[in-house]
Amino acid sequence: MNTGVLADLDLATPAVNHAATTEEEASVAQLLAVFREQRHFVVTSHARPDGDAIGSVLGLAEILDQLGCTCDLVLADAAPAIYKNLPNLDRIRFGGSAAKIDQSAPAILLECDGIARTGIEGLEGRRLINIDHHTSGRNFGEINWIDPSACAVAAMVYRIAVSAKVEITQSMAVCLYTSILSDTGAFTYPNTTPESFSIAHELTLRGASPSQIARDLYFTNPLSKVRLLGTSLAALQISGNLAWSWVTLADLAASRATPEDCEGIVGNLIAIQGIDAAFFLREQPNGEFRLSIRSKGDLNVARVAEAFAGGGHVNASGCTLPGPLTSAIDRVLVELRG
Ligand SMILES: [Mn+2]
Repeated sequence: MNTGVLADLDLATPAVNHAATTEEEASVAQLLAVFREQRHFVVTSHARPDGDAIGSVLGLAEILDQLGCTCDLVLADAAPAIYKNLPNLDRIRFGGSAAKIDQSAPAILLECDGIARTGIEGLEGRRLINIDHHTSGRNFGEINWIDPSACAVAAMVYRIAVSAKVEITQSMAVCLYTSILSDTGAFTYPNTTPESFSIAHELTLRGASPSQIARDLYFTNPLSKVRLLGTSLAALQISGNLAWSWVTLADLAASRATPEDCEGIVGNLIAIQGIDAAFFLREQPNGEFRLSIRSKGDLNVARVAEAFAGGGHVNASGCTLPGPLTSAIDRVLVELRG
């Protein structure tokens, strides 16, 4: 790191390219008040955690550390391998439960529309704090700060850090940068805003390495994942401006692939010229199918996932559907064309 350059910068006051609304100011003030009054928290996010969920949990934990609070970090499912280099990842209890954690500890849920989305037991009856950036967000908590204009929940965590005047450490910078990189599709999705770059700029000044993080996220594919992509592309279907594909349990076995290897396949489908919406189905051991949908422009696929009790963003969403495969595909097509 070139400390000569850093020495000239005022790192004590991170820049914010974001005008807080009155609602946001009120929400952050409420949050900081709870952080002062309660000393122990449970921090969690959704099941099948993505880069934003994991990076934001770790980033928020460091804010709580610096405010003198303690926290238990719990996620229902393991972190995908591409996040294995995230600093302090071992602080998170994966596959954990909150049942044995002191019931007086409030739970902070990042990008969840309710307790069920966490897949964690033992959250019922606690004070609940809800921080979310999904259009499908719901007011289930005592504090509900939902900002669909935030590119990642990590951007909201960053705003909390600035308001709380905590130091943005290198480890926090790496985690939050990873979240933003992953949730903006490497700064390509419509949620990419001046604030995304402003925060990324600040995080880079504080030691997040864009090339190292990009290498971890995008240039570490196991061979099984590439083989599975081939299988899924061989099954590709096109109808008008829609594209779809799937992998079955047998496909996974043939490629010696894991469910994690399905991550990103749908991105190849929506990348096709003339395609406005694409979806990908992965067969699960119980015979249900995990659905990922992507779109370009105004086509709202959060609405489609919500029809099947899922959720997400205008251009990226997901849910679970019962089998068999053909009926799952037909139901998605009906919703997409509806
Ligand atoms: Mn997110």
